[in-house]
Amino acid sequence: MVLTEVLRDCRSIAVGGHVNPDGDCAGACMGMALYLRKVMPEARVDVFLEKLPPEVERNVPGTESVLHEVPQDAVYDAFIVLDAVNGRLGFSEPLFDRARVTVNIDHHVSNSGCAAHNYVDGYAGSTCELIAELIGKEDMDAEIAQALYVGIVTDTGVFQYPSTSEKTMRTAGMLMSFGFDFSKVVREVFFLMTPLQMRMRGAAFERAELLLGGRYILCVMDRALQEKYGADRDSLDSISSELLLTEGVDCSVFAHETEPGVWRVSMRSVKIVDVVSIACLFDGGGHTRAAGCTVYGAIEPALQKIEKEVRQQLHA
Ligand SMILES: [Mn+2]
Repeated sequence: MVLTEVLRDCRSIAVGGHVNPDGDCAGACMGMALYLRKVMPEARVDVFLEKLPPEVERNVPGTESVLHEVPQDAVYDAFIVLDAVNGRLGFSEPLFDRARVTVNIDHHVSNSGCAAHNYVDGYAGSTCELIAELIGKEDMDAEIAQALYVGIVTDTGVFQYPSTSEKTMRTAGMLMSFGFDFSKVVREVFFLMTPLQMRMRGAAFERAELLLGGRYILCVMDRALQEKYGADRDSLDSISSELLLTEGVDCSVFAHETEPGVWRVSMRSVKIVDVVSIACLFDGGGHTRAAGCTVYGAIEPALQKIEKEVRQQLHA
């Protein structure tokens, strides 16, 4: 796909990603916007995203220009959906519906392309990797490169998940050659924790249960427990991935109650369990090794169903 061709006659371009934006979503949207503002200076390019995690907001260049609401009756010539499908756009959804030209770039296996112009590759480690490829070295600069690097680092777990490919490394190397502070990006985006995150991690580790002979680890955190510690959304972010660092474990599930009777269930696996197939049983989505879903009402029956699935897959 040649973006400047697809967007040729567009004077106004909106860029948006999924609700609860992460590093890949934000890096992709800002990388795209910075690129388009450079190569199509006559066009108006706006990014629409929900509030970003602070470490992402700090490390993705240009996030001060992100818009958190849609002006009433606004119409853009084009809408570019990144790291998502329409339906997961949240407040910017109406802009997608009204746009004459639609583009979708994504790496979620569950996405079959939701726009008139699609570049979807379920094997790619991140949406940012796909965008870096589309932009190419010619039109790259240090700011775009840093934005895209944030996404690659986020979605590959700093080049550790199996979705990391030879092409990922070559693309990341090309981005690094533009000279931004990649050590700072990795430390701040991926590793650094707030004191509250540190405490929530401790609480989660203490409550976690090893099941199925130590191959499945589960942690459940209801509202009351979160309130006791003063938890917020950001403080519970990567717990499911960290539970997976327990020796012998292949699959982790972290369920936390976001509001009374609404549970966010986050699942990870090392090698055997296909967590997206389980998340899909609850209308969720994601990837083979990292997926999530939302459960309404009582969590126990859902957890029993999940454990049964995990057991079957471990023994298959
Ligand atoms: Mn992504």
